[in-house]
Amino acid sequence: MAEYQNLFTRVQVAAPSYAGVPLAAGSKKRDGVPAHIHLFGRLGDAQIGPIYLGWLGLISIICFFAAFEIIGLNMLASVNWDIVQFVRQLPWLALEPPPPEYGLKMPPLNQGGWWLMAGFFLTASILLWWARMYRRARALGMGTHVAWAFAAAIWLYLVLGFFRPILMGSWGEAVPFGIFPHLDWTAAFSIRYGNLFYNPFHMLSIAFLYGSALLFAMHGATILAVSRFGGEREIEQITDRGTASERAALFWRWTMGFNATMESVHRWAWWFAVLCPLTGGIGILLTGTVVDNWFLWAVKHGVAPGYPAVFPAVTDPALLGVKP
Ligand code: 07D
Ligand code: 07D
Repeated sequence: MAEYQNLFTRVQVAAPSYAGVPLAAGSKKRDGVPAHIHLFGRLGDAQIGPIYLGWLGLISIICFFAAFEIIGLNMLASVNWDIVQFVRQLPWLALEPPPPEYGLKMPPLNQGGWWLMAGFFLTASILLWWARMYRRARALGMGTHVAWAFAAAIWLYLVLGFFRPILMGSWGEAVPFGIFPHLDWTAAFSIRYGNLFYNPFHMLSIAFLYGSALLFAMHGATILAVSRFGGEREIEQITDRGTASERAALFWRWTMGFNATMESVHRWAWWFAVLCPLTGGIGILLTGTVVDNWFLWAVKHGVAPGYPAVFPAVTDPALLGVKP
């Protein structure tokens, strides 16, 4: 049987460079002379470039570097401009948001002012990149599904660093820049609000996160399993007797009774991925604004058991009304 030579075999098709379909009038030209790199061809397409940069892309990259520089130089300053210590301690270094007493006011530069500025540039960069994705999809006559999926991640990012701090009245509520420092923030946030595990939106977000991994594994595995019948070559993806599509569908129908279709499996994947940060963002937005302690919230709503009534009345310290 003639097996299709896919990316896990040693055969690579070498084709002349192709610049892509002509662009509409008024577009910028694509930059770069295309190159063919064998190693890249093992992972995806061997042709690198040309790339469409455009104004949105260019300004986005400049903003990203402004944020990156501000964060990096502040971290370098925090180790007295010692390059060796900077490299050794990088994962632990941070650029922290302003202390709570500044509220939403502009703090001095070394008291969170730099953090605000880095946040501004990073956000500008992310939003411009979003607009670039949207415009490039439109220019190719595509749907804008990728841009809207990215928007779901941006929603969580904005909740964490912009919307929730504004609702709480302080930039100090936001996440610091830094590899381990942002994990410390995450752990501290959970403890401060009575264990995020009891936040039903954190539960939903986790279900969609795990679900995304499962769906991705099932879909990736199914297509690879039928690639010997050309399953990954879209031109034949119609359900006909004996095709890769029919086998892929039948495999799941026989295994679990139900099968997605070639189209619907991508909708499943899109929604699971999008709902992970979408529900997560709702959960974070409610924390500290509507709900102050998720464990007590869970006890109140019968999600978690209360303290057992065996011993003399025990009061949860969090109920004593002592504000931290
Ligand atoms: C694989 C696509 C490529 C993306 C990569 C990330 C940067 C940051 C910054 C040097 C899957 C590029 C990273 C540009 C460089 C400096 C200062 C995506 C892939 C490779 N986190 N987080 C990481 C971000 C939050 C949490 C890693 C960003 C919340 C936990 C990386 C944000 C909370 C763990 C990272 C963000 C949270 C991580 C790997 C923004 C709750 C880990 C990410 C903008 C959601 C893991 C040391 C990855 C780790 C990790 C980046 C937000 C929790 C540094 C950019 C505040 C528990 N996070 N994170 O592979 O190893 O993503 O940390 O909101 O365990 Mg995080
Ligand atoms: C961060 C979206 C923003 C990213 C953007 C990308 C760049 C990179 C790169 C040039 C990820 C910008 C990109 C700048 C440029 C280059 C290379 C998406 C982001 C726009 N939790 N938890 C979640 C689990 C606990 C906590 C979500 C599991 C503890 C907090 C997820 C466990 C405590 C928050 C999840 C667990 C805690 C979360 C994130 C287990 C800590 C959040 C979903 C098994 C002790 C976030 C509602 C996501 C959230 C979140 C999983 C435990 C704290 C499902 C599996 C109890 C504070 N947790 N968590 O998509 O939404 O993130 O919560 O224990 O804020 Mg959690």
